[in-house]
Amino acid sequence: MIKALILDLDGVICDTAHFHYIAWKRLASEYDYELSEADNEALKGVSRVDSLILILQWAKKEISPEQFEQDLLRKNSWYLDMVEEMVPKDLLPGVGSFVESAHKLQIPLALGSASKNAQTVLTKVGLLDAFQTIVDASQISRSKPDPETFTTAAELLGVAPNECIVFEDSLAGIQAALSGGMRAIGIGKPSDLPGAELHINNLGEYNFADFQ
Ligand code: B16
Ligand code: MG
Repeated sequence: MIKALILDLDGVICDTAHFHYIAWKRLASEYDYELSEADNEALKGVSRVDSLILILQWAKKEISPEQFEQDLLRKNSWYLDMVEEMVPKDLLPGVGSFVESAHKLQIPLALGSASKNAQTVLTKVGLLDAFQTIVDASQISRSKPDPETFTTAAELLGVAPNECIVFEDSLAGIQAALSGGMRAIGIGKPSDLPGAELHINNLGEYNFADFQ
């Protein structure tokens, strides 16, 4: 029996996945590397540090540990400049009605995000109070595709992993949900998100009549 829904943030609740892409693309260009949409797909759901390690590998570039830290900070400040402009109408289609339906049906909602900026983003789009539990990068030690983000959310909600459905836009996130023993719905194309039991374009397409 399904008792709770766990939502990823970037790419599921708002289009911050696109902001991450713009910021990483800008940094990659400094390494003379053109970050493609396909590269970006592989970065979705991946932590900030692991993302930079991957980009440096693709660019065949070595930088000092000091430069690495500085570049992480610069990427994050470009990202936050874009987040700063966000308002509640920047929620992806159907998010408002999805949250409303879950609340009406008294289905607990958790957030399970790899982002250290999750609370800032939720505040900007007016959803900070929508979740019973918020798990972000500050509470976990192993990032997606490790299931820790989602299993921590389930534990905090007091439900078993197989009583949860995870909504994810990233391959790393779908893998995290499945290896945590949860069900997974992909927000995106089946070709980008193999393994998900259902694919929808946005949360608005989820039919609560199918909940069980
Ligand atoms: P930050 P999610 C993930 O968030 C993003 O998909 C990924 O692109 C980003 O690198 C990661 O958060 C870390 O984000 O730099 O803000 O700490 O999709 O798990 O909500
Ligand atoms: Mg995401």
